[in-house]
Amino acid sequence: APVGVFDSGVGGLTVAREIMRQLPEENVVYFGDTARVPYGSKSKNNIIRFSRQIIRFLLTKEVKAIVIACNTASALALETVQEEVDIPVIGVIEPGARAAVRETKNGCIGVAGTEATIRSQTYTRVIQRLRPDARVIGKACPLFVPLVEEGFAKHPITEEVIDIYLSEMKKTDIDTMILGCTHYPLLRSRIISYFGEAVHIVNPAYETAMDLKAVLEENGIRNDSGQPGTYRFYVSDAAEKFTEFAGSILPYDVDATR
Ligand code: DGN
Repeated sequence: APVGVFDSGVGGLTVAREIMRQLPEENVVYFGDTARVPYGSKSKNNIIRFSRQIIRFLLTKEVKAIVIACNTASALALETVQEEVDIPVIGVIEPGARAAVRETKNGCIGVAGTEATIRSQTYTRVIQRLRPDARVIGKACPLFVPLVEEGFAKHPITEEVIDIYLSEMKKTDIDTMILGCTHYPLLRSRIISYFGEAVHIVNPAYETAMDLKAVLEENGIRNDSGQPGTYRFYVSDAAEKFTEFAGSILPYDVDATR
């Protein structure tokens, strides 16, 4: 049975990519809600409703576990939907928060994400559950998403936007920073050079794939057939644009079904 991965759109491919790298034998069914992206500016009720619909769809593909690749959906819907299905459902926040708590020395952690993710304070809550004295400084960076999707990751304008959003965080004591949105790992090298070596950058996509591996093993459902996994991609709109973007992140051609 495949692993289901879903996101508000294309960004979750950064998580799918890590799963494919770390668990190459797993089959993956990916759903990108390209018709309703962005989730970052929507209400909790709607994000829960969208997540439920997508989970219902993934269950028709007989998935054995679900990864919510979207930080916004993980922040606002994970707890609710986790109780509604009887297969493992994991999000990206816990793994990212855990890695940050592991890495930080002074307990001061930065989080960049969508408006909804930052407003929900979910990263802060999870981090402080693991380390009660941690200080968490969140910053919504909504323009990063369209910049990445427009292919501007390496454009000089992105440097300027990084500075506008993150200059204040740079002045704080943070020694660790979480890329709390699916698209931000694609700006990773820019953000690393912006903060310099003193700040450790956490990529929740990477950590989530590690977590998935552990969850599959614990549940005795890891695929160890020795065969390379197969991948299917579904979107709610604009399959062509999805395919094009996917081609820029994944090392092979993708065929998306609407
Ligand atoms: N996938 C969303 C997230 O990780 O929060 C980013 C895109 C969006 O819906 N705004």
